[in-house]
Amino acid sequence: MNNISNNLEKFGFDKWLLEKVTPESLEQFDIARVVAVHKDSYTISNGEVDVLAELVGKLIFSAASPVDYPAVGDWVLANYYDGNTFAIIHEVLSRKSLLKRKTPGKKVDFQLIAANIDVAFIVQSLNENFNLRRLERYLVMVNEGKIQPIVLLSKSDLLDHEDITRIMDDIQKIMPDLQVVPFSNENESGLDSLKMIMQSGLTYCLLGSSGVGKTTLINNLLGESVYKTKTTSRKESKGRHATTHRQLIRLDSGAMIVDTPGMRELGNFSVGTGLDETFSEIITLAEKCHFSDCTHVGEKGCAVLGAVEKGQLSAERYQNYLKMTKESSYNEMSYLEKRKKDKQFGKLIKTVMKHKNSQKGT
Ligand SMILES: Nc1nc2c(ncn2[C@@H]2O[C@H](COP(=O)(O)OP(=O)(O)OP(=O)(O)O)[C@@H](O)[C@H]2O)c(=O)[nH]1
Ligand SMILES: [Mg+2]
Ligand SMILES: [Zn+2]
Repeated sequence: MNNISNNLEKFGFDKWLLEKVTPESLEQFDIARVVAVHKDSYTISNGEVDVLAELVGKLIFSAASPVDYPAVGDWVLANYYDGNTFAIIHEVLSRKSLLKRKTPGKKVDFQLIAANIDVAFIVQSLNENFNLRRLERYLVMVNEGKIQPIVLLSKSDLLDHEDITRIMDDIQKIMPDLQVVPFSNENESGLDSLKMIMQSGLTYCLLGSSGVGKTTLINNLLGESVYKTKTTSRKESKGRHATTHRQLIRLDSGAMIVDTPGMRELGNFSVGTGLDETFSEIITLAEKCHFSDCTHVGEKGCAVLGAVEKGQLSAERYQNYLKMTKESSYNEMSYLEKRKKDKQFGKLIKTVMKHKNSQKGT
């Protein structure tokens, strides 16, 4: 690569990204990666030093939605000041992938989780958190973000071998292509296979409920307890999240991993391909429905319902599919409505301003 330091390359910067930067921008700015997101600031790194950064005013004013703000993992153009102790972010570069979710509650808004992730680890603990329907929810989000999912089943030390095999079979029965890795932070089983999976230069992300052992895993991969987990922070009230912000961590192996706070509620926002990919066997079945616009809720000649009746498709999986389809079309609709309202408001402002200006002129 031209002009790009070895450090940036190790950090995941590549030709695809370089092509997105104009020569003028390369002269004017430095390239850096967002390694942590704070309330109103960011930590960015060029692979050598981590620096606190803020957004340039123009970026804030022109931002139309949360997507326009940097997320952890993003590549940005920045200027460094005060002997490289402070930086201003001018632009967020194109993203290879983006993980986002609908924010909890009725409001139709979304939140960025991470950008430029190659592989997302969906973590569920074998002892209490494992749930196929929740897993499907995460899969929809990850597939929608065009990211490869891998399922990690934590706390394998708390179950016997048979129970672990049964749970893995349950997943493989409906999603045979999905990679599933059981592991334990406690007795370290499975950690070696995990380390083998993680490649240098790629960025991974840990997703899953609070308390499943995401941060403990990172500490294990680092070989020391660098980050706060539930046990090392006894003062915290029970039920609180141990991890409070998203950050990207570099491992000695050269792989990078993003830790995220556990999610209580996982709403998906306008999911299309994510749903299709996660429920691919339902999509295949639907091709055989009598009506091409079949909604699979009671139509004559519905192949999906037929499969449920024959026991070829589990009723729970079918219901979860319907539920998520409904949610996503609802979210999509209200989002469009919201946009329409925003546009009308924009027009109103324009008319008022015009009126004001023409008054000034007279
Ligand atoms: N038995 C057992 N306990 C574990 C394992 N991994 C983590 N724990 C415990 O589970 C608790 C939660 O671990 P964390 O790593 O803080 O969980 P987290 O997923 O990062 O949680 P949030 O940051 O709140 O999202 C801690 O008390 C850990 O010691 C494991 O493999 N086996
Ligand atoms: Mg944590
Ligand atoms: Zn149908």
